[in-house]
Amino acid sequence: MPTYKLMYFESKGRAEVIRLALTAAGQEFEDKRFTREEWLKVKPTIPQNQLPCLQVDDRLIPQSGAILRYVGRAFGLYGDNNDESTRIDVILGATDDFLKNLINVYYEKDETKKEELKKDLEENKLPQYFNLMEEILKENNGGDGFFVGNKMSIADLMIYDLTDQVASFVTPPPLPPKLGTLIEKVKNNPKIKEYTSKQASK
Ligand SMILES: N[C@@H](CCC(=O)N[C@@H](CS)C(=O)NCC(=O)O)C(=O)O
Repeated sequence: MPTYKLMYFESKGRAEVIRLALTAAGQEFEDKRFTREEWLKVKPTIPQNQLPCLQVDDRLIPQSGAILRYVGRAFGLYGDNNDESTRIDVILGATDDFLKNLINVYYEKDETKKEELKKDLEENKLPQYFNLMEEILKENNGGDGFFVGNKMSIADLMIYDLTDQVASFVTPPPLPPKLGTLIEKVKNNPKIKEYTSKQASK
């Protein structure tokens, strides 16, 4: 069995969904969180000089999307066939599009512009994204299961993580019903629950 070490900073950011995927898979991993000082020392040794980076035995894998899919494929969280994996890719792609809005708000320096972007996110972009996800969810099992097939995948984990992280930036609108139930289901997954309660008590 290979050993896994996930390297990132002391935050959720781009690493959390990968931590959740390894956790849901029941795979032990070293959750290495660099301080800025440590990071500057190791940065030249990390591919593409960015984090997150997953070390599998001696191999270093950069790029959060590639790492998430790698973990998904390794542990059966990335669909059971090409159609299911593609459906997951569509959800991850739409989520990446949405995340660009969030990043714009985060990095906006002009306070007035920042407030405008935030308002647009809360009132338009976020409800649009949630409604899109609700529609996609309903295509599988009438929305009463998961995004793909009949088990949890990296798509469910990604939406769960997004709804969690977005709440620290803005006041999110209520979740559409099926999506709300899905998020609760992921949250109550015993492995996820154990992980999040451990993180909260740190
Ligand atoms: N496309 C890359 C972006 C990675 C990225 O922007 N990483 C940032 C943190 S979120 C980073 O390593 N910043 C520190 C630095 O560049 O020194 C991914 O998804 O992994």
